[in-house]
Amino acid sequence: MMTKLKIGITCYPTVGGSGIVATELGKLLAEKGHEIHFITSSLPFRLNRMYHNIYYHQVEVNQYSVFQYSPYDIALASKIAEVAVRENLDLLHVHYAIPHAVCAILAREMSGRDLKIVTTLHGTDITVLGYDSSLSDAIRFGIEKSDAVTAVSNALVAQTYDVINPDKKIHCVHNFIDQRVYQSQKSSLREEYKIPPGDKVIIHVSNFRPVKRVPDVVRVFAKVASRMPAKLILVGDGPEMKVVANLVNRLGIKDKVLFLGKQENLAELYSISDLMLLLSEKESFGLAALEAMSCGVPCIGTDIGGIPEVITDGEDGFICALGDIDDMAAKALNLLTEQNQYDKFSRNAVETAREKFSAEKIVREYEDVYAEVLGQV
Ligand code: GMT
Repeated sequence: MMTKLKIGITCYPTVGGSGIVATELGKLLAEKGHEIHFITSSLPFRLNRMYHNIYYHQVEVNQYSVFQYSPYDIALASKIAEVAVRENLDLLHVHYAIPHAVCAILAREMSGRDLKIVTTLHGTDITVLGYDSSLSDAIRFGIEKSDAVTAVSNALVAQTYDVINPDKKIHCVHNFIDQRVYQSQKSSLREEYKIPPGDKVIIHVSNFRPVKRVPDVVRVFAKVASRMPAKLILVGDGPEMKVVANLVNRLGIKDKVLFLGKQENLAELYSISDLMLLLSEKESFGLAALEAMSCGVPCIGTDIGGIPEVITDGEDGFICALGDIDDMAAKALNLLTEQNQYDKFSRNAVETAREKFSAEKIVREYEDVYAEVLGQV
């Protein structure tokens, strides 16, 4: 049984997967009796109920007419230092090497305490910012001066060594799923969206950044829909939305595509879906795929980053080469027409989520990392 800790968590509270993982982890650690202090710029969006042992400390960033940029990083470091001293924190768990690990290191200096820092890498800080020579030294510094560093997939661990080459051990701690929330459930949404009973439902969930390759999703769907009755549910919003909407019009499939924008109750949406497409060109993990799988929805993903660590090709979904629309469509058609194989994949997907990515297992792995940096092992 681990000693109860006082943990400060810093993340981008409203940014996709990393914000979700940081918030869900905080909630689960609180359920295990740890005291959690979120130190963030706004209330984490999945923090949707009261916990007596979760606190939220808002970072205030003021605008000054003399400065071109508002000093968010400095304000964050000051707030972390203030909270660490006042609340007597044992450790900080920060998500993203920059700015958050670097801010935590500054906060440790400011606090004058031996505050332990655990940094989790989620991808963009390595796969995008890591190639920016104005930032790579700061990323390496953030990693090397942290007490422990984790990355959300083995692929991201390898890429971090490739791109940043830090002199530091990086542990792979995969993302996780709370199967109490992400499970297949009864829903009347199919009828409410007027989806005919015989139609297969394909879903895609993302922030519609170019790396998500949503146009590929639409092209694969168009091929499938030309062979069987089907609907495409697109969840999320972002810079590619216009391109995607134009493509849907051009392909003449507007009546088969539902644009739902940003949504919260994803488990219910997955429950009315038959197949998930995640066809990204960069994806260090692919949390949306895991969420779908946990609800029994097999996924087709690309052979990119951490996706093949989440989807097991030929067992609970398919892995295809990036941009190979024909192969993706063929695999989708195959899966959606072979009922026995579909049922097996669906059962395997739930099993994979439970066996490899259960919240219980992964939260314990994080606790082991905490125990190690605090010298409790
Ligand atoms: O994918 C995004 O655009 C958002 C980004 C984030 O920082 O939240 O997601 C990253 O972290 C997620 C949680 O660990 C991973 O599931 C995503 O694969 C990863 N995104 C990329 O690597 C592009």
